[in-house]
Amino acid sequence: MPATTNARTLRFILLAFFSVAVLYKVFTSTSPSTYTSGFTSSVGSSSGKPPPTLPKSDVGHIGEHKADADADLGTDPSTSPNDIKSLPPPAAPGRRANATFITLARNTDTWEIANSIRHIEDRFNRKFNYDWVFLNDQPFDDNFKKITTRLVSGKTKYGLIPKEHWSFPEWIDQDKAAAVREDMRQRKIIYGDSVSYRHMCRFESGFFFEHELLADYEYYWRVEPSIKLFCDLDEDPFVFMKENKKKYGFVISLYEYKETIPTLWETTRKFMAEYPQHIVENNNLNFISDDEGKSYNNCHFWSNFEIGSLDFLRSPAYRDYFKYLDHAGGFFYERWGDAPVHSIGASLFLKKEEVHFFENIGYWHVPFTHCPTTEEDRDKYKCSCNPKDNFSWKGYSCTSRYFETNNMNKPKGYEYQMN
Ligand SMILES: Nc1nc2c(ncn2[C@@H]2O[C@H](COP(=O)(O)OP(=O)(O)O)[C@@H](O)[C@H]2O)c(=O)[nH]1
Ligand SMILES: *[C@@H]1O[C@H](CO)[C@@H](O)[C@H](O)[C@H]1NC(C)=O
Ligand SMILES: *[C@@H]1O[C@H](CO)[C@@H](O)[C@H](O)[C@H]1NC(C)=O
Ligand SMILES: [Mg+2]
Repeated sequence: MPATTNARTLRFILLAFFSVAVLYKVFTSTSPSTYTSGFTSSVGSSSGKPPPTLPKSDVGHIGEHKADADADLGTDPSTSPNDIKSLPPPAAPGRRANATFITLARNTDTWEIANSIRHIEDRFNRKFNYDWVFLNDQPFDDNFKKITTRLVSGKTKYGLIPKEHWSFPEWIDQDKAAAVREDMRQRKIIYGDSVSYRHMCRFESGFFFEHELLADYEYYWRVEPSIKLFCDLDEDPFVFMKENKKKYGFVISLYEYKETIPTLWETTRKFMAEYPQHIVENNNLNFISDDEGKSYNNCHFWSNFEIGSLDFLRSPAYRDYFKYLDHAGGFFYERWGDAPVHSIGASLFLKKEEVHFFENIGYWHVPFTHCPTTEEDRDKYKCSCNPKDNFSWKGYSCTSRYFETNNMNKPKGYEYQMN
């Protein structure tokens, strides 16, 4: 009995040894050297993710991801039907901007933000690996962190919002604010009775860029839960912003509900009179006003999408403006949104050419779509949007006005999309 067991064990060990030797031979003799060395170097590094700012992406770094993919599939490269070298590199070469994605979210938004991240990663970031900062007025739970870290190709960072940035300032009269909410509830104004929505709008207007996790960055791209990207984004919009000295970028613009901002413009005009040094020449005032600034036409850039300069938001002009609005109380006595606040700031404190319309970013946030205009672009960037859904030329959009006030040519065929 013991003798046969021993013989069987010995046979098994020999067989195992033989198999390992054969596998070793196969791997060492067929792997192209760049992939092997890339793989080896990635095993040695503490994290598979590249640093936030890469001056140049090198061959070793490209190979690192490729080798990972082979290892996962466990396939022999020589029998693969795909020519590995003809596949696109997982990481785009070239320089990176000092930039991050930024998302404000609740733990209950986990799966909705997961969908947004997936869109951004598939269409853009998997090749660029920018970081992603998440902020919340409550601590993020482990599941939120796990799911989002799983999906983001750059570093993920999670921050808690300081109390002063998400609460009533002491100068707000609580009874007056409560009466406003009740009145707006009866008038069925969207989010009119919500306290948390007001904190959110105030935070997005004046505080997100002050968070310590954003101090490390120059540009941001704001992403909300449940958005979609429809087209490949092969060029880095952050680098575009930097190289072209852009400070604020948008894809959709429209009219604000005027019931939510009865005195926003009046307050802005007082600010302009008190701080004339902050108003720049050749700004976009004509985009937001039809009468040289006497009144607001309610046009704003839709802020659920923004690619912008944090340094602009942290400038004396913008900070003074926010402080002025905050003391006027309209975030609570009315329901001022961050979209008109950012838009007015960008239209008064930036030069026309510092604002940018991202025509080629196909985008959806309920209920509006932006789809690139030309068939060539939709083909080139593999867009999945229906051009008929394009909101941008329709009556409720302000983008037509933006084109006019910026002397831009509207694309061919836009008239057919006006309704
Ligand atoms: N942490 C936190 N995030 C919020 C809260 N309310 C809204 N948000 C976030 O703020 C952004 C805007 O809110 P959303 O509900 O999308 O508003 P809408 O797009 O104007 O309808 C989203 O990124 C939300 O996840 C809140 O109470 N707490
Ligand atoms: C990125 O930008 C921030 C804010 O402007 C700056 O403090 C930081 O030094 C920059 N980092 C790099 C790597 O350039
Ligand atoms: C949608 O409208 C925008 C203008 O706001 C325009 O640039 C874009 O080309 C349009 N898309 C289509 C599919 O017409
Ligand atoms: Mg939203």
